[in-house]
Amino acid sequence: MIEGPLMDGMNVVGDLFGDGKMFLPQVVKSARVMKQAVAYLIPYIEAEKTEATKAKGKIVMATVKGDVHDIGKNIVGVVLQCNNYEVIDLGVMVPTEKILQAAEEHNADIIGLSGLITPSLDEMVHVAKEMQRRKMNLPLLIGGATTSKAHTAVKIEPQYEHPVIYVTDASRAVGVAGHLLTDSLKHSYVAEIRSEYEKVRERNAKRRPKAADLSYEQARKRRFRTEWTTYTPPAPGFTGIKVFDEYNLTELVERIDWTPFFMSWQLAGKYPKILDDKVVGEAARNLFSDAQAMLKKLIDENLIKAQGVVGFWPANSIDDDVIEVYRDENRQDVIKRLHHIRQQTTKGRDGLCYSLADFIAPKETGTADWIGGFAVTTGHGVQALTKAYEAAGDDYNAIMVQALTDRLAEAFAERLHERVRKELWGYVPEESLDNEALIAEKYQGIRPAPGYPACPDHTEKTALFELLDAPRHTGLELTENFAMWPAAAVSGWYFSHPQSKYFSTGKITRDQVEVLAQRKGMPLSYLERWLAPVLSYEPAEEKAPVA
Ligand code: B12
Repeated sequence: MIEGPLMDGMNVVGDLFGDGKMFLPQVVKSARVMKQAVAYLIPYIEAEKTEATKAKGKIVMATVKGDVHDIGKNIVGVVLQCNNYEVIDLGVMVPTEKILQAAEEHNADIIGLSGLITPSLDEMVHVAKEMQRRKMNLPLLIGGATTSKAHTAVKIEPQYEHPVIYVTDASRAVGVAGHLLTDSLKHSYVAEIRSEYEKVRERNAKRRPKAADLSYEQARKRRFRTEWTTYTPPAPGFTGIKVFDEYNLTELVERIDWTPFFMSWQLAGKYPKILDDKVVGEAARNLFSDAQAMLKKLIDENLIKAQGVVGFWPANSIDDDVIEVYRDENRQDVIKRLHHIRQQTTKGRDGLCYSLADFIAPKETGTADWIGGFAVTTGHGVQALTKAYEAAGDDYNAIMVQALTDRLAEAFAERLHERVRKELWGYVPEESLDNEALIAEKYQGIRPAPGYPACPDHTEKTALFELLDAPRHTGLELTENFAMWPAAAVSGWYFSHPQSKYFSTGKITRDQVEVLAQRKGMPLSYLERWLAPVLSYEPAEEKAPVA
């Protein structure tokens, strides 16, 4: 049964997926049939494995230490299993030692690493260095939202003498593994990748100097300025924090931005148009209908809960890029200093160099201003649920739960922001925008999240979490690399200024990092490690070892 009809079926599915004639949700559903059938048959067969059922190779996969990203890795795992690879999934937040030990113990053929946030990039470099130190010779695959061919070629590959390959998505993972584990293909494939990465490094070396074209001092002179004498910042309805316990999930469902949901299932197209798409329409409709059923189940059976906290505090900016947060309206007692990065390029549309601190009234103007913050999660209950589905051989519903709770977390952030504008801060009480206009960000004020391009410094999440007392009120924890756990979570700042906008800091130079390090009271090399993706230079010293 396994060698015949089941494997034949999976081969057809694998080929159709490879040719773009079948889509990820259908593949994951087919894998469910296969897994559950095998689980049923196991007690009836001798444990002995024949050539036909022997896996093509063993792949140890993990999300690196400090990162909680799961969904992309899980998708890749299922697709590889469909193609007859044995996948040993070590889960999330896995330390290097555990990954390498597992690879040795299981006699793995390949190691695959996944990561969502930028601190994971450094963690991956560390894994590669360790593999070299231990004289391992397995190929290393790199994947996940923040990873890239450039980073893999420039930072990871040079650390390890055996193949290191960046894989963009699940459909490609099979081809890459196939090439690496087929003797006749491996040599030329690896040589091709090596020469490609060499070219990436050369291109990258040439591009570097252009990254930031102004010194920090020059950039500060080009800061965004606004007339604070004629503008009165709106006072929030309250200062301090407000906790939202077990928020109404049905209200959040209305605020879901569905397009990224389809993206996570590798179905390209905008919602709702995607439902009628000529190519992926049918797969999208089926997936959407399964999603509605799962949402109903999650809500009706109380399987997950939404926890959130919002806070507003009196605040003013000082020294251009620092925001002082005060205990009360006397504005004497500074309870936190928030540090923001300034753009150092003239390439923006208006030639100005922005920092988020520009949107808060400078102290010397004597203007009272405020900043807000939030942390939300819809992740409590998710791990138990996904584990139960996985144990039942049902990766389809395990991934579905993750994709939906991620969407609900984002919807929670969106809904709270709307309530902040209309009632909690209340600076646009009459705002009336539909979901489409909200998704298009047609509102006043922004909610940048630490890690986003306007504030790429993940370490600032510590200040945000302390101000909000987020662990106590939401049950969220920060990992050692500043990811939030449980994973379905979003946190960020609120700015109300009508001209506040999202931007990307771009690359910054050492003079700015030195000032930042001094202001934050952090050793330069420590801060450089966290800011690595936005540095326009190679840090001089060896970076602090990964803690
Ligand atoms: C959806 C999303 C979320 C969701 C869920 C994320 C999740 N669980 O995966 C939510 C809303 C919860 C979220 C939260 C946050 N996010 Co977010 N998020 C995204 C977004 C829009 C898409 C990511 C995604 O899910 N893609 C779909 C999945 C299936 O794809 P994937 O993960 O890339 O995996 C595929 C491939 O990469 C590959 N792959 C993955 N792993 C592996 C492993 C191997 C071995 C191989 C071979 C292949 C492979 O195959 C997969 C399938 O095809 C990205 C932007 C983007 N366009 O990438 C930002 C992004 C990843 N988020 C970002 C940030 C900053 C955050 C937050 C820190 C923001 C905040 N302060 O709240 C939090 C962190 C959450 C936490 N718990 O700590 C940044 C990260 C950059 C950075 N500077 O660190 C991004 C890039 C946005 C941006 N432009 O700034 N996020």
